[in-house]
Amino acid sequence: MILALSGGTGGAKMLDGLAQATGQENLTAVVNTGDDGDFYGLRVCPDLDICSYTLAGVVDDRGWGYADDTFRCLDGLATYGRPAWFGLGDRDLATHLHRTMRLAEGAALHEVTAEICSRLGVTARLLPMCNEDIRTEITTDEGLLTFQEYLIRDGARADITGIRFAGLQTSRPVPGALDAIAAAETIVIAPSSPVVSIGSILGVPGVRDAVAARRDRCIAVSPIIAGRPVEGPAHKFLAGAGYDDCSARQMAEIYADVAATFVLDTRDADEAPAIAELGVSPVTRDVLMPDRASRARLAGEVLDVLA
Ligand code: FO1
Repeated sequence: MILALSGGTGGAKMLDGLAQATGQENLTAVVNTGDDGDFYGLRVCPDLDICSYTLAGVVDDRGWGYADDTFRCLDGLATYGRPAWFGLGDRDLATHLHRTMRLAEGAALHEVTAEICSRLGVTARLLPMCNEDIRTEITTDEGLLTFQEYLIRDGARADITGIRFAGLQTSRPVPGALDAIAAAETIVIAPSSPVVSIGSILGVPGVRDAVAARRDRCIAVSPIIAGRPVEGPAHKFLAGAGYDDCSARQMAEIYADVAATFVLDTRDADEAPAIAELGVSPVTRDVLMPDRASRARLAGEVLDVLA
């Protein structure tokens, strides 16, 4: 079994590639829930939904939300003066309604996630990083913001002065997650934000130690090419967490205790010696995944490194 640690858009592309390379039945993913939020009383889990929709083949081309969705409900909420900056489509809302109702019935998030995946025809195993509610709080000069307020409502405009994962310290990995990490043939850290996506997964008590125990079988894929994030404002989150350097080498250093191998982009090949000096084996590949074929190609190459 191949196990991946994944955030949203970049992570989901990696999961799609791994699923193509190894088969969904052979894939388990531990997925970030630090981006989760509550909208109109509904629990929204963007990264879980991006991953499940992607593996189900129903994600929209923009990389989030349900394909070809309509936004009639959101338009109606705006009519009544409700904030409508978070693009929750009508079909997507069914997922959040269903999840919220199941949670209110007493189901745990990992159970609801398994049910949603099953109904969508996803045969990979998607595990939320924990069942507790985690809320990423972003402190900026403009005040304290939720993750989605910072990223979507405000377009990641302000510089970040602090990042806090409320609830993380007292959370626990979901049942089966640590066993899956221990049993995985290979662990792939997807090219998601090392601070807010992978950082929160590794911050669930017990997870970082469990992955570190498998360091020789763990390979991380760089989310940074030529000093810039491939997806999203990872550089803002890095700076907010105190990392001045937005480089492949910095990523390898952040993961040095958990991943003995690091895949950097060919455009960053000159950073390979500095990565080797960290005690991490650098592997140089094209890490861009513009289409499904390139996802499968990269995933195959990543798995081949530790075959
Ligand atoms: N991303 C956007 O850029 N704009 C949106 O309005 C938006 C809405 C949205 C709704 C549901 C969902 O599951 C994801 C959504 N995303 C949207 C993506 C999301 O904000 C982020 O990309 C992830 O949280 C980061 O992985």
